[in-house]
Amino acid sequence: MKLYNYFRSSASFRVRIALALKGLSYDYLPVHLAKGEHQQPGYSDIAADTLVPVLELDDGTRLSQSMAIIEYLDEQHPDPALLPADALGRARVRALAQSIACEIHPINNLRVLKYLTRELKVDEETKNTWYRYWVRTGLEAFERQLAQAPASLFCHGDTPTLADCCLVPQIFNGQRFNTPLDGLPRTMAAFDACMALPAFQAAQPSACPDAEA
Ligand SMILES: N[C@@H](CCC(=O)N[C@@H](CS)C(=O)NCC(=O)O)C(=O)O
Repeated sequence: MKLYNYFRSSASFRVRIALALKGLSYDYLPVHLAKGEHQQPGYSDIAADTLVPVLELDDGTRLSQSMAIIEYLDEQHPDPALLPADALGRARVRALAQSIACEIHPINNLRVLKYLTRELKVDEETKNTWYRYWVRTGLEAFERQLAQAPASLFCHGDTPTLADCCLVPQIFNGQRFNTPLDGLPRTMAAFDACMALPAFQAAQPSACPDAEA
């Protein structure tokens, strides 16, 4: 398999975690978002939405959207499972994952932040305030969701799930923009539990072939 991705892309990071947890190898194809490589002619033939990640299967089929990719991998390579066996558990894990992937991430994506500065002429500090506000607000909601269920090692249960694949990259991004992460005990405990695992370590931005300081 080939993964079109970028070391700082949190949606890519989600897929890298899933691949690492499942012990699946792949070719790492870097797409430098900060240099606009995803907007170069040709990339839209690979990714219709011109975003990363894209997972190319051995037969050339290309999959987009990190959550769809992870669910595909989970169906094709069920061990270890990234979704619980029970329907209610799956609904909770998907809700937690979507709280990050659908509520927090889209309004803080690179193209949104660029639009704020380039088109709306928002200054750098105001843009960062926007970023931190939405990440913090979203993580507080995430924390309340976690607190609705009994304590567990990871976001849901004692093994990592799709929810953890989404949480960890969001925390990395939040830290990069100096988002306050205090007062989120369940969230940060799950983050710490994930980062104690080799798969999460191996998938992190600094471990990527295209990593930059
Ligand atoms: N919902 C998509 C989001 C994909 C996405 O937005 N990727 C970002 C990187 S994390 C990207 O390619 N951004 C390019 C841009 O904003 O110009 C997914 O989960 O895969």
